[in-house]
Amino acid sequence: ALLRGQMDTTDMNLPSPTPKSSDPARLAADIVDRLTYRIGKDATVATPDDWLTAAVLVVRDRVVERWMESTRETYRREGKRVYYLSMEFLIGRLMRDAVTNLELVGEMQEALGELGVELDLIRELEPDAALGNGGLGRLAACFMESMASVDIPAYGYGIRYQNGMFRQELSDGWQVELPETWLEHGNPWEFERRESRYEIGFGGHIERDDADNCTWKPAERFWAEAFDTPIVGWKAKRVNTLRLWRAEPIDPLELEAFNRGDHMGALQDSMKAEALSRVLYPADATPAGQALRLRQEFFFSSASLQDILRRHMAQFGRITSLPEKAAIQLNDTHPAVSVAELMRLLIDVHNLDFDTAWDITKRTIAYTNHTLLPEALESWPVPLFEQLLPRHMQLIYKINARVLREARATGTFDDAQVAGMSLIDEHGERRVRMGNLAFVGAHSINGVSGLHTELMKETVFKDLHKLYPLRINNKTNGITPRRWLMQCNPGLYNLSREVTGDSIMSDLDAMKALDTVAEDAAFQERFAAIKRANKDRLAGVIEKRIGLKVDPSAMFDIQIKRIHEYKRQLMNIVETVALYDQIRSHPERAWAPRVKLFAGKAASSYHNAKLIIKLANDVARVVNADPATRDVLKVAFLPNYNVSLAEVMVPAADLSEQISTAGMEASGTGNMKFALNGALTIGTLDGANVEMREHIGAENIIIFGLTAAEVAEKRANGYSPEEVIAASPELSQALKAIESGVFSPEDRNRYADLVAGLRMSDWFMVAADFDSYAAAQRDVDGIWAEQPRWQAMAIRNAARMGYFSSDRTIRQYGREIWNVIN
Ligand code: BZD
Repeated sequence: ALLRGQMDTTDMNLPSPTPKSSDPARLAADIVDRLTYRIGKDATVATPDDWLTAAVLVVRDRVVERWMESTRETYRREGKRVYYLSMEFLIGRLMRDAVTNLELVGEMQEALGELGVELDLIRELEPDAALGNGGLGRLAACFMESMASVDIPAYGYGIRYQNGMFRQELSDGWQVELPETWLEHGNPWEFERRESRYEIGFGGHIERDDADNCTWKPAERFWAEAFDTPIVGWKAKRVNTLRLWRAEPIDPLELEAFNRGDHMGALQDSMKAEALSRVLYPADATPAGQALRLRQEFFFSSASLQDILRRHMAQFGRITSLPEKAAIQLNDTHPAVSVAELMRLLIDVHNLDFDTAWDITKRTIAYTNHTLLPEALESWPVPLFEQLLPRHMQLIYKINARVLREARATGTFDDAQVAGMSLIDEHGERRVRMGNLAFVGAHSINGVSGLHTELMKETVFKDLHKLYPLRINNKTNGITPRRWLMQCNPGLYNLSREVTGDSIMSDLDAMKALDTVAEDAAFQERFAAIKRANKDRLAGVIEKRIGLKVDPSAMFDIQIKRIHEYKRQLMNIVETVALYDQIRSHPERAWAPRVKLFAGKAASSYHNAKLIIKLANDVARVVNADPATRDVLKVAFLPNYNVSLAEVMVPAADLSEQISTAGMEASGTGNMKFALNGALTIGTLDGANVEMREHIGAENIIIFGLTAAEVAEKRANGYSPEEVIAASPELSQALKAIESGVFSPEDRNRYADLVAGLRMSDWFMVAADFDSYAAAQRDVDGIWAEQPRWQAMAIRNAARMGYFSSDRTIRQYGREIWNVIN
């Protein structure tokens, strides 16, 4: 009996688990059961948090059967599995997701109701799991849900950060970062897998035997321990696994040191281990550059690959069939060290020769690129890399020699081009280029929108694309309609179904039927009433969080995303100042009442981004206090933007701001969430906005500004913002007001440098696009004044977003990259 895990139990007569009933009375009894036996509390003294935990445990029980069945089915079928490696999974709350996908909403409401507990109230207590920065992390979460929904066997692999994205508070309008403690009350969704742990090494040296076989002898070693969270697909068709790694010391207490009296030294290993999975780096564009970040990247890459190879060998017993049975997708370059680690495992552990290992690696790995910003591309100093991962450095040199040989053999590249393709950047301090490593080690490199993919071919990977012309492909991003329509906007979901029928959650294209009622006055009225109810709810949240009263009948104009100069929140604020000025000068005009809403976090070290947050708050303070504009303009910055806040803001938006400098936003996914929820977009021809315009129709989206080609041309031909500013009285006025301290009387110079940056270089083309943006905003006012037209446009937006379901995206990955569906 002690060895049951290793025994063949097929003909033993083990009792089977009791299937879990979904009858409300049974659910209620189970909830009380969990409360009593798992939490150890009596119903009379249970806190709301206790009820939530008990309810989660009961829901989780209903997931487990489907989970095990999904695992068994893939095993029996000898199916291929997808492994999604990502430093970030921005999953948010899981309760509503699980309950809706299990189709247990009514039953759970009834069960909890019987116990005097309201599902909607305890749901709000669930911590928002923010194991990611922004779009890249949220995309990974949407993909996990979609892979389960379209029935692809998949594992997400990442890090179980003890502290995820920081909590943002505002202190006098300045961002303050506080640690987020999402695990404070435990995490009832996860299963700790003490048996699934792997050794992770760093540093040390390489031993070579007589046959030239290498063994890496790391100086430091840790355990990676697995924590599994089930991810339920739509209608619980399939349940997949999100496996997150926590670092553990191998030697928690070095007794020898302790006994010598070195009590702190005895804990050194524990502390070093703890640091590995302690905290998410809160920077979403500039690479962290610290050794700890590279250690995190290797830690989770190595653990995941060891797990993948163990599973493969246990089932198939032959390493060479790996590419037929496993597809590994790298979410950006953060797990790019996997290319070298897979090579090491294949060569040093599985004893393959270099060529065979290289062939297997390339056929197994694929890479998704999420940015072209040159400063965002990861690279590591060679000395650091060598010191932490000596064997991997050796393999990278070997891979590099082979790639450069292939490049030279074509006879089409000059030395500068070959140097650009090298895995080692030789300009100045030598560095390992992670983008190039991911590119050469993958059979597929994809961009995340049509425009981004084309630019990738023309810029960062120009020569590698010439060398390997079949590798780059596009997979335009998507969002899961379960979370981003059904759950966050049940009003619109239910109304839509009256027209579309019940299939929209598995076939978002069916929303198209709404086109037929876009002009119908009665339908428009109901559509508008739902928007209004969502706005009432958001108005309540605004008042509660920052004490500002806003009029829910005004246009809600929203920009929510990470704060970045290329996303141009600054352009939006400057236009707000210009509008404020106009309203004060012409109070007699019929201004469309607006509430301008902002939310988003700035990387802790990003000075200008933090200043932009302060500016939004300074402008808000002045505008909101001015009786002259009281009825037509309000400005608010909501603190601590996260997935849960997005779920309230997105359904309440009338206007969605997607105004990045063309060529700089790889795709955007917030843009898709807003349009699906019936907001109009004001935006540039950037990222997925381009494709949204194609699907929604140019007449239903407000596009302005320079194209990516025009931006590139302007930059190349010497652009002078000062001339542009001088030619625009509105812009001149607004900039003068900001730089002279109108919004910062207590510190008149606060924005001098920020504005000087616009005047002197304006890399992000705020001035160049300003007039066209302001004019587009006045067009928006004009449409708002014709409500039937606005409503028709909004309905057509919701109707035509079917293409942007992440189910579509995932099916394309499944067919064209992973080869797991036909
Ligand atoms: O990825 C974003 C892009 O900026 C968006 O345009 C795109 O829609 C999404 C999804 O493809 N990139 C990120 O969110 N990047 C990061 O969060 C990040 C995190 C750590 C280090 C570097 C970048």
